[in-house]
Amino acid sequence: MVSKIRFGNPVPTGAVVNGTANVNGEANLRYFEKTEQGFRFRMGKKDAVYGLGEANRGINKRGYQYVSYCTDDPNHTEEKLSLYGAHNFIVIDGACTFGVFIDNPGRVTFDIGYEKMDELNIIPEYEDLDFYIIEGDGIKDIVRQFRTLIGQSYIPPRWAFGYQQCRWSYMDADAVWEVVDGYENCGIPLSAVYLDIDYMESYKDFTINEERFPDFGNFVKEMREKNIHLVPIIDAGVKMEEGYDVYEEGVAKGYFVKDKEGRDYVTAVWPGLTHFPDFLNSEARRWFGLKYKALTDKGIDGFWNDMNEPAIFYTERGIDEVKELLKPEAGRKEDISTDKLMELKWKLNELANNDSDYKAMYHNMDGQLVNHDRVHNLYGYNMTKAAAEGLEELRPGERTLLFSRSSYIGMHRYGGIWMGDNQAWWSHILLNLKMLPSLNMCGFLYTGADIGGFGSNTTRELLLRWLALGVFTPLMRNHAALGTRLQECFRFEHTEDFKSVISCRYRLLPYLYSEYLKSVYENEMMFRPLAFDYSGDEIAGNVEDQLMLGNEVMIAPVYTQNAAGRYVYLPEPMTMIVMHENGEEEKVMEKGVHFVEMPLNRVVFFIKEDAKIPVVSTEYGRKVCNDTTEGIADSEMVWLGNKNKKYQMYTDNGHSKNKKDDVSVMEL
Ligand code: MIG
Repeated sequence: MVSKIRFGNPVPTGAVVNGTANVNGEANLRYFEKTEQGFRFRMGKKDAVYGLGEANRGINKRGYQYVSYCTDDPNHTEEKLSLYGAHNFIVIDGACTFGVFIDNPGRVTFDIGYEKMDELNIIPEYEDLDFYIIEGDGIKDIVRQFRTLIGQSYIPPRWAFGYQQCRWSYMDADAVWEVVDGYENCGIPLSAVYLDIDYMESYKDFTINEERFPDFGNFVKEMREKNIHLVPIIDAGVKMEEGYDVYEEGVAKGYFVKDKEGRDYVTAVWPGLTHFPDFLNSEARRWFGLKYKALTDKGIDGFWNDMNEPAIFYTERGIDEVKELLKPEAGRKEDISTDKLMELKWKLNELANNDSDYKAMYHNMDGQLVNHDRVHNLYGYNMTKAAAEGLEELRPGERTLLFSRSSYIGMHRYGGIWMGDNQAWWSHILLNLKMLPSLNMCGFLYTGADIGGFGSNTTRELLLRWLALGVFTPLMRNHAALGTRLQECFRFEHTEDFKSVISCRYRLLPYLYSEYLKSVYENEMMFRPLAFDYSGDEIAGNVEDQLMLGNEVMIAPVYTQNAAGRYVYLPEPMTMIVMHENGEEEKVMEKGVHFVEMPLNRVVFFIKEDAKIPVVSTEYGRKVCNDTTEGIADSEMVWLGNKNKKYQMYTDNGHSKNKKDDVSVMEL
């Protein structure tokens, strides 16, 4: 059962599509009481709190605070309160079990036992919001109801389930060829290579640097002949440059975000001075969305939208304040005092992504003038909605790979997300794992982290262990930042180990793709904390480094250095699978805690006693990612686990935008 309590006059966000009646009045808050600052729930001693999508820290969010305010911060240390997404859905599980969704696109703080250990305080900066309470038959049912409310999740083309390679930046076509050849020479399957900002001319969206990528259309075609898809990046900011059509049209039509006086707002990002398209305006959205044509015309069928929190390097306001500090002080011999220098240092640190700059921006939400700060969390969402709607016009009925850095609930219908700029740290393998179920709760199914780590230098071992988790995540992409150690698998010693791990992804594709579709159409979570499946099992409730995958599998990756294996908790008897490219060993294991050996070149996972899953040989797995094949025949499938049991297999043609009825569901 879903109830919605409206406060004030909220901006429509589009998060909820299968609406529910309004039951105005604080009295209906039930579990919550209204406080001066927001809403308070008194937690029971053993209550756990799950959710918040892309957020820091544990699977159980209790014991810290989190702020929903989409933020470009590439340093995800433990104390950070905000990441790139804003996903205000939580489930409280304990004495009472219920879900809460705060539909408000401004800043919202979730203090979950931080100020007071037994209080959950939800503190919105602007109190115009819809407060949803969802009750049901346990956590999974509550999540299913919430997912029904917010509508069906995005489905990428099937090739986007292959292994993908990115780096900021492959500077020219030769660099891309080096990557493709490098993988081919070691026999490691590869389905896509990404183009980061340097493929553009002076960082201008929808342009191609012809010197670096001559005859781009033909280049895309040659890659496709090798079954490699090229995926270019699109940034939110549009370069201010005379003669650049996107800039000139945007100015002429009034499609850019404005300042208080109604002038086009000026910010600086990669291209230098830029304007931000007003994605909250439906005309501007359509205009920008159709611009993707410049690239789809060349055969491109996948995009990633970046810098759309939106990230701001600096504005004129910031620079003016810096200049002010640099002015000589009266009566001093030195140009600048130590105090002033320190102030300058702080000022420079605060130039980027500064609150006062967000507060100075205005949107024209189809006639209504709205201050950006109130709707901040809708910006990246609507950039991706613009792209998805444009791409539907440009490639009708066809799926396009599309994912975004910033997001809000509702965007899950238009594209996926990646988890942003992580680091080559062991702890970030675990953070990757922890965000999978919370994102699934909020409808984000096509997701993954930068495998190997974006910032800092990776190591061979870290990359292999991360890949052994990435094998299971729908988006499986290796990505690294400019200036870091080269991170493509073929750069390391003994590439056969990488081949073995990545081949397992292709072997698992029939199962993973089927589970993905099932999660979309049945509003299920593909990844769940053990606590969701084994309620009442106290140990399961404490496990923060293993996940359930689909209805059949449990995963437990290694996330520490020099490990021969790890301890794994089996909440019921399971079959351990130790998989490699050509086969696997199976071993039945009892319920309980086991030390499990996990060699670097194997993918280890567990299948429930009463279940089986479909896998294939690497060769057939690769076929699934080719555009020319219609999937895998039954005869090519091998079953792992308990062969006497049935498996519900979901399949489709892998590229059309289907309705639920077009999907084949077979009991095998
Ligand atoms: O300011 O385009 O998160 O994946 O490689 C950095 C360069 C901009 C941030 C993205 C990252 C990408 C990088 N971008």
